[in-house]
Amino acid sequence: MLQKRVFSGIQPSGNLHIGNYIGAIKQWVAIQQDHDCFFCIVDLHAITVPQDPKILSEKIKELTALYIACGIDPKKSVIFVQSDNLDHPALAWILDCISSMGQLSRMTQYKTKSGKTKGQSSVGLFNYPVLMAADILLYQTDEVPVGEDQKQHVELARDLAEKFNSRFGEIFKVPEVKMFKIGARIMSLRDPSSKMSKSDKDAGGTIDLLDSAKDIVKKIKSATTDSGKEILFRPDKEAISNLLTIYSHFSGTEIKKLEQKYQGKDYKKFKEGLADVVTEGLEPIRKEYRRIRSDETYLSKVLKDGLRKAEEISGKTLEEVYKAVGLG
Ligand code: AQP
Repeated sequence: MLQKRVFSGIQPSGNLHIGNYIGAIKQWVAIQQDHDCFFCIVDLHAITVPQDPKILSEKIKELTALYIACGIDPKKSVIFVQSDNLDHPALAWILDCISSMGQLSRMTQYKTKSGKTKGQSSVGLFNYPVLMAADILLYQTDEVPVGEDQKQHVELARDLAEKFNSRFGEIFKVPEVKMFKIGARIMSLRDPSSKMSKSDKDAGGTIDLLDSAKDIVKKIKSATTDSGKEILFRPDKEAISNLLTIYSHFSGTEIKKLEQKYQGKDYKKFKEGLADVVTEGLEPIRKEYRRIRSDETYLSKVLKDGLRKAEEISGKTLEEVYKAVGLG
């Protein structure tokens, strides 16, 4: 039986954190066992906001090594860099020409990120979701495993696929979004009302995958808590609910069981337990990362092989798109 196809990606725009890990990579590792997976380093998306060229090029290699260190197996999944495959910007342009300004200006991520730059934001930031739709549709993707913040963009990709198909003929598969029920939105440790984010200026709000054990303990110790002292997953306890979600993902223990375990215990004890499971969970990733990152030849080979496999599929889709639109 033909396996379902999966596409997803992460921007090399900063330090990978446990929100990216829980919301995206953890799903990818599980799904690659019985799906045909394409995992991309979406560097063209990263430059929609200013990046230091030297840091960006280092972050692309770091992210590749981290994908593998987290358990993405290049023998099972295709790993490649977005800017190496020019089919992505080519399809994005064609999709730009059927996208409406109105729909793009309603995208939450655009509103949040452009709001911070007071009218100086790039056209690339505005078009970000169209490039993401091109990434997904080029591979005739069935499923897109992402965190909740990217759900709206996958919905736009669905809309654009349907719009294109109805205008030019059935070319694109219409993809489905895949999210964890719990953990699709990990919040900042400092401000549990905002999403944990690579671009957070407050380093204390995120736990990065390459943080030292000492830093992890320090960040968890100083994480914001709620009033009261019960350890319960409840809407009025957003800080503790966030910490319980992280705890559950790293320990593999259900939240209900964690609530029972910490019944009558204080936040200090709970945070010590959380710090233990997070440091234990990240230690092997950090170790594996160091090994893989030091082998430049291996990393280049993974990306070169990945690009070849990606282009085989994307090239075929783009050819059909050109023909349908009447180009070339
Ligand atoms: N806090 C989060 N909780 C759960 N999932 C998350 N993701 C991001 N933050 C969380 C998921 O991680 C994947 C990669 O995201 P991205 O790099 O493409 O961009 P993003 O969604 O904008 O992530 P960041 O960390 O907030 O980066 P910056 O600050 O650079 O914009 C996606 O699947 C995303 O849903």
